Amino acid sequence: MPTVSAHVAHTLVRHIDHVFGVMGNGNAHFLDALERSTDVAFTAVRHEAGGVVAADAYHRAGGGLAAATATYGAGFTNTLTALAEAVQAHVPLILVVGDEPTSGPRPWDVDQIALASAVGARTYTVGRADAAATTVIAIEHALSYRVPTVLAIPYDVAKLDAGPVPPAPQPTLPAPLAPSPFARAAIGEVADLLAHAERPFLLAGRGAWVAGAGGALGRLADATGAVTASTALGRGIFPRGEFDLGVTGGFGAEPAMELIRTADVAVVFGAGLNQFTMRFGELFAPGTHVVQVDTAPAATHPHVGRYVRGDAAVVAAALADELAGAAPSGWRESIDIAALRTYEAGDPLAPDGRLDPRSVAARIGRLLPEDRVVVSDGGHFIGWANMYWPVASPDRMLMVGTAYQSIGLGFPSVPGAALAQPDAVVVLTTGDGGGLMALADLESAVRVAAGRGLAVVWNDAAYGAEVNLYGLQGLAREPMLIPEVDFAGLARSVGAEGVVVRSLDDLDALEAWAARPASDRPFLLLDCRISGDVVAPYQQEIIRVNS
Ligand SMILES: Cc1ncc(C[n+]2csc(CCOP(=O)(O)OP(=O)(O)O)c2C)c(N)n1
Ligand SMILES: [Mg+2]
Repeated sequence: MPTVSAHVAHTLVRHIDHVFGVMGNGNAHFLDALERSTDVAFTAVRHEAGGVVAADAYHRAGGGLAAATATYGAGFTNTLTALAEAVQAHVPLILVVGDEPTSGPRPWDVDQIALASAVGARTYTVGRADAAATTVIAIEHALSYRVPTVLAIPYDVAKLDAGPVPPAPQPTLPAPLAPSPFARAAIGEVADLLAHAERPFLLAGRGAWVAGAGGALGRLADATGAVTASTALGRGIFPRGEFDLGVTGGFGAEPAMELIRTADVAVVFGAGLNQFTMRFGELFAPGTHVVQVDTAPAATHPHVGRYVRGDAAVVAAALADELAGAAPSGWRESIDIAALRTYEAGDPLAPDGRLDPRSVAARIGRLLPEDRVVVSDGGHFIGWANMYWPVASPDRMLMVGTAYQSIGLGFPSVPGAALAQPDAVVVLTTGDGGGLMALADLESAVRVAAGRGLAVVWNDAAYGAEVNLYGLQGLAREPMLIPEVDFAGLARSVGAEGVVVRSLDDLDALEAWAARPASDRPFLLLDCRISGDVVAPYQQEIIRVNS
C-alpha cells in the first residue's frame, strides 16, 4: 500500500515535472515512490544547495514549478543559502525534506521550521492522514506568494502506510491585481502625460515579465514612439529591440544612459528601482516625470512622482488602449539607438599580459548560439556578460544569487536551465571564486547539459570584487587571492572538454565547438585567464559611491 511519502510524491507530480536533489535517510522513501511509480524525472545534484538552485533556475528559465529534495538535518541546512536566494528573488519552488520524528528531536536534529522561517520560507508538515492535501496547500502557497515553500515529512511518518492516494483539489491562484478606482483615474492622467510627451521613455523589469506584459508594453511603445530599456532581470522584454537601449544602471552603455536623462516622461513597469538600476539616483534627470507601475503597496524610489498600483500587463494594456489613436512622439525614430548601445571594445591583452575581459566577452558574444540561456554566478565578472551578450527575453538570462548577493550558485543553475529549455545551449558565466564554491555541481552541469552546455570561467586568480572594493582601500590582499586553478583540467575530469584561453585566438575552440551538433560534442569549459586590472564600469560606479 502507498506510504505517506508516496502520497506526497503522487500529489506533487500532478503539478510538477522535475525534481532535483540529493538522497539521504529523510527522503529515501519519497525518492523511491517518485522513481518507481511516477513519470517525473529526478535529477541528482551533488550538493543540496544545488537542488534548490536547479529548481529555482528551472522556474526562472520558464520551465514552471519544480521541486528540490534533501534529507533532514545536514541535508536541509545545506539548502539554506539557496533557499534565501529564492525567497529574496520571489521564485516559487517546493523543497521536500525529511524532518525530525513526531516523537521529538534526535541528537542530530535541528529546528528546521525555525531555520526556514529565518530566511523567509514557510514550512508545511505532512501527517499520516493529510499528506495529499498538505502537498497541494504547499504548492498553492508557493505559487500564490511566489516563494519557495518547504514540505516536511517527519522521519517516523515517511514510511507509514496511508492507503490509496486520495484525489486532492487543484490549487487556486489569485487573479492579476486589478487597478482600484483611484489607480484607474491615475491611468487616465498617465495616458495624458504620455500623449503630450515629446521624449517618452518606458522601463520594464522582471515583474513585468512575470505578469506577461511584453505584448502590451510593445503596443504602448508603438503608440507613444517611446524609447525603451529594461532592468538587468528584464532584458529583452520589449518586442522591438531596434528601439531598445538595453539594460539600465551600471551595466548600461554610457551614451544610452545619457539619452535616458533627456526623457520628459518615464513610465516604469514591474521594476523595484533598486540602487543599481537607478545608477545610485542618477538614472533620471530631475525634470523627468517618473511614473511607477507595480504591485508593491507604494512607490519604491523617491524619484517616483506618481505611483499606479496594479498588475503591469493590465495597466500597460489599459494605457495602450487609451493611446491607440494618438500620434506617436516620433522620438525613437529620430535617434540612432544602435550607436548608443555600444561598449568599449577593449584590447586583446591587458598591460599585465593577461586577457582583457572586454575583448574576450565581445568575441564570445559573437560566437554564442542564438538559441541560448545564460546563467550567471556573482562577482566582479557579472558585468562582462551583461554588457557584451545580448539577451532575447528575460527567461534567457538568469542570475541566481544576486538577490541575496550570494556567490557560488552558478554551476547548479546549469541543469535547471538545461531541463527548462531543452533545445537551448546553456551558457554559464562564473568567476574562479564562485566556481570553486559551486564545484560539487560541475559534475551535474556537465552530465545534464552535456553538449548543450558551455561554461565561461573568468579566471583572475582572485576574489576580484573584493580586490576592487577592499584591496583598493589598502586592506590585506592575501585573503582576496586564489592560486591559479586549472578549471579546464577540472572540467576534463568529469567528461567535459576544457580549454585554457590565454589569447583571443584560443577562442577558436568555441567557434569549432559551436559548429558541431550538440549530440556530437561534450560540455565545453573555457578557462579564461583574464587580467584583474580591467575594472567593469558598474564596479567603478560602486567604488565611487563607497569612497
Ligand atoms: C556566499 C558568499 N560568500 C562570499 C561573498 C563575498 N563576495 C562577493 S563577490 C566575491 C568574489 C567572487 O570572486 P569570483 O567568483 O572569482 O569573481 P570575481 O569577483 O573575481 O570576478 C566574494 C567573495 C558572497 N557574496 N557570497
Ligand atoms: Mg575571480
